[in-house]
Amino acid sequence: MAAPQRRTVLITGEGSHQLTAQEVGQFYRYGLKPMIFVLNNHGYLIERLLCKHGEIEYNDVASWNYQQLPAALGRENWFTARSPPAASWIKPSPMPKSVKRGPISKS
Ligand SMILES: Cc1ncc(C[n+]2csc(CCOP(=O)(O)OP(=O)(O)O)c2C)c(N)n1
Repeated sequence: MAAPQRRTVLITGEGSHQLTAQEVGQFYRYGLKPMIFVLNNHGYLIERLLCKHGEIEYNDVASWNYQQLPAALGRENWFTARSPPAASWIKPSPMPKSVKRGPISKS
């Protein structure tokens, strides 16, 4: 909004996008043309890593058709595409040994 001549590039997790997706409607209302990349790892990964029981379903999210959101929010002609699952084209990094899973210590 501060620089409408510049293009916003938004790279977001699907969990975060589900909390803020209505703003896609605001983008087009103000004539902005963002590029939005939704990285979908099927849940709140950061919360899984921080929780003692990260596998609990609280950290799952509903499967949305993210590429249909612009149309649902009013912008019919925006280009959208869905890539193949990342597992088919990138190798996940192993968890660094320094990262311990579980609740954050208050001390
Ligand atoms: C409005 C709001 N609600 C809840 C949270 C708590 N929160 C922090 S990270 C996160 C999950 C993010 O998930 P995602 O964007 O898919 O990223 P990932 O952890 O999978 O990399 C949530 C729900 C928040 N930061 N803001």
